[in-house]
Amino acid sequence: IYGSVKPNENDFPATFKFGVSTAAFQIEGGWNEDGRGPSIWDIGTATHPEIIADGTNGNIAADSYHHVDRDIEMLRELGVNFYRFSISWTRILPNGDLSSMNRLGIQYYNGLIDKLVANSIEPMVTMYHFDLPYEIQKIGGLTNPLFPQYFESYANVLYSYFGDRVKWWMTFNEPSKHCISAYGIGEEPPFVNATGIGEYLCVDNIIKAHARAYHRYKKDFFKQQGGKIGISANSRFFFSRTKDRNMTDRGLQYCLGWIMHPIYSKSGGYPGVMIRDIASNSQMEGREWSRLPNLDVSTKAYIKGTADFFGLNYYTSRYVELGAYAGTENPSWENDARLNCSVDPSWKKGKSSWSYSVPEGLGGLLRWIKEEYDNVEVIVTENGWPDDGRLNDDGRIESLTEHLRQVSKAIKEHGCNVVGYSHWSLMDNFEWLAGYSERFGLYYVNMSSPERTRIPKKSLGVYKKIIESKKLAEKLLTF
Ligand code: PNW
Repeated sequence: IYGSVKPNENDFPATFKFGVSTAAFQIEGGWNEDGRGPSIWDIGTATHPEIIADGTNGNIAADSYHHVDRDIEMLRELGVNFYRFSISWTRILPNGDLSSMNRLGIQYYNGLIDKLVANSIEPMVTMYHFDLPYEIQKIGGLTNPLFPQYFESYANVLYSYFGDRVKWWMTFNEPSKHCISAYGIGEEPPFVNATGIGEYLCVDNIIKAHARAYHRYKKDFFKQQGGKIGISANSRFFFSRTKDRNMTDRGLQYCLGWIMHPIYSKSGGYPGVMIRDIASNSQMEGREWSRLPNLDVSTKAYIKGTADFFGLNYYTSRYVELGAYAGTENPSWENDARLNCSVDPSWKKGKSSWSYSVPEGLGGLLRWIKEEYDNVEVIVTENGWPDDGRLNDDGRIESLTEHLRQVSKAIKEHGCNVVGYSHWSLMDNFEWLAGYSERFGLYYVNMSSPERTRIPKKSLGVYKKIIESKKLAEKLLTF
């Protein structure tokens, strides 16, 4: 369906960076090897295999722990400028803190980073992608007020060992998704069902941990290492059938602003709409304080401005209208947000229940971020398309091309400061609750072969061409 590449002007600036993303727990395997400690996902999948759609786990996954050379070969084949991967906290600190330090874990990432650098592929590191050390969960995990200290200590180890070569750091991946499913609804490890309270405490600690890691870097490492620190948040875009910009804004503040307003806005702190709603709901529930933690003046100031770039993960969008107040019985982020969401029948449906292809939503988000956060430097740190793992992945090709067309438009027509795009994912991997039943890779991974053989999908060639040419193929009419 996609025709030849246009001969005219490039679609992306010469400095624009293309990459691919993965996460440690989803690809590495080697779960108990060489001194790695357990994370909440190891324990969660071992104790509750029934929550994973196909009953699988991440014990071996794509076995990247043993196939670094093959992964590098794939990155070279694709020709990416950077590789966004995450570090498994418990491979470095098996107990979560400095009481344990695992040389072999450091050696593994040193090997990976060295090989990336040797091949002129910039390492872009996520410090935390859902895999909390189980030892920290035992003391309350992300809701323990000491969590930010634990995280700072871990970040300090990463800067010390890897910061000479790593210049792009993301502290956290998708705090809102993680906190809602892990400490709100409790459908994912560590299964804490505390809706309306747990998710807010979790995010509160994450932004404080992020700020600590940022300040530590500026104080002790920046001068020598000169890297950049950011955080990646996920959001849908929200369309309004009645063109009610307040509803678009409400949706985006509850999703993106919850995490990003305290860090990137001029005023700092949580979005006003959340502070007001949650305080008033909490009062109606008879509580003495708001379920949304209060950030005092000095904490707000400590968190504000603690980022050098803005990481955005985008997958899908919704139409939205104001939902009914659900009453005082079941407080939750969802009932506070009152986002009554729906989809458009014309949107293509992907393999995941939530996935509808809405490339224009990415354009909308990028323009909103530009206005809301003073044209901050943005990297699209994830964007991808789920299917059944077929090699002829036309759905992925269309999704990739149309989302990139939106990125190009945002830059060229709207002056958005987008400097990079990273596709999720380099290869098929452990898709959390969906196990291996939903695939996002540019490479197919045979999860039943002992070698976890990787085979390029059709989309790989398409992305490779885009990276090489910085041009998008024109869409051909399919009549
Ligand atoms: C991301 N949504 O989560 C995660 O960062 C990855 O680990 C995961 O494998 C990937 O997407 C695919 O699910 C999502 O708004 C966050 O619909 C938000 C959405 C979807 C996925």
